[in-house]
Amino acid sequence: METSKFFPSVEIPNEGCDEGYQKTFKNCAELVPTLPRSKGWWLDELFHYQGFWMSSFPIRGSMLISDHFKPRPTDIIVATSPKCGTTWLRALIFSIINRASFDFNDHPLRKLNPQELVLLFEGHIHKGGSTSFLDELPSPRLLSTHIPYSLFPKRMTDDTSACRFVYICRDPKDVLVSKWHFSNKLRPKEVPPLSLEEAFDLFCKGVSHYGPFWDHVLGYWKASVESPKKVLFLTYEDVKKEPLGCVRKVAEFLGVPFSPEEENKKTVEEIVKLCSFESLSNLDVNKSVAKRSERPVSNSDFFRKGEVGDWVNHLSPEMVEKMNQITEQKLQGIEFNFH
Ligand code: PAP
Repeated sequence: METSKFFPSVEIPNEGCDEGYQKTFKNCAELVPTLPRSKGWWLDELFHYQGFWMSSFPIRGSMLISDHFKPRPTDIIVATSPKCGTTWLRALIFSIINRASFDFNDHPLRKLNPQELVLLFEGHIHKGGSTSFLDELPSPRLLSTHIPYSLFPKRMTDDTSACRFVYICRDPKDVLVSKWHFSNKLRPKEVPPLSLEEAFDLFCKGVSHYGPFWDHVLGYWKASVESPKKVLFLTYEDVKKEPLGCVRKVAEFLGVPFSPEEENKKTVEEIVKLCSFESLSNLDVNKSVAKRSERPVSNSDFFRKGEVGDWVNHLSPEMVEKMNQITEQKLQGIEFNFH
């Protein structure tokens, strides 16, 4: 199987892995070449796995989670379709649950990018070749994911398990624009940039990482309606409009509401301020353009404009009409909008 030189292949060495992991790696390496495939957005390929387009790396991550992950009732999973605001939500939730441990002037977010502080679940489950890396994390474990809800094992999504998900979604027109910019940063210099038209077609066909976007949203939306204590559903637009209210809502959902003393001390305001686009994007750590070997992007790539409605500067009226039609048709009957 052809593999990208920028992303790890599914065929990683088994050395040092426990037996269970080796079995999953083998199953994954056998399965992936049999799946329908499509050209990806950079040099990767996307495979159609359980109704979603994913590259081989998260497919393997998802299989490892299904086969081996041991959830704890205190686990918090920050879930998003890519480019919906996970960097922001990771920062907010990390600050909410650790608010008693850190001074806002000397906060871990001032030294580490949110993507380093809150690790991508499917990207780290393979670390060390067994679950020991995740088993050793202290509770509450805060992990981030792009994996669709339906791909998680029942022991995580069953109502009886107290493991909780906080999901954030965003206007797909802004997601497309954000993803298009990001993809062109990932594409090596020698490869021509992906045109917006090409990106638009792929996105509308559902061929985007963890896509179709709308199916991803629907999975978490339905779960949030059926199990409101298990899944909290937010939109990027709402968090922009009412950041204080959203932070209070998340804290309540996670069972750590703000006390009257904290309200007096303006802790909610401090969190919102620290995690704002202006604040995070201006920190030295997030201005860094250095790429790390295991991630072909730099910290600064996660901060572009951070606005609602930047699509007006990129999409033609025909594109807007088509995208709105798809969204209306696919998300009809659900009670949220992107304004
Ligand atoms: P990921 O899917 O690669 O993890 P994610 O953080 O979900 O990325 O999305 C990046 C988007 O969130 C960028 O949007 P834009 O391209 O439209 O600008 C980025 O600018 C935006 N973003 C990052 N941090 C913040 C923040 N603190 N507040 C608001 N938006 C943010």
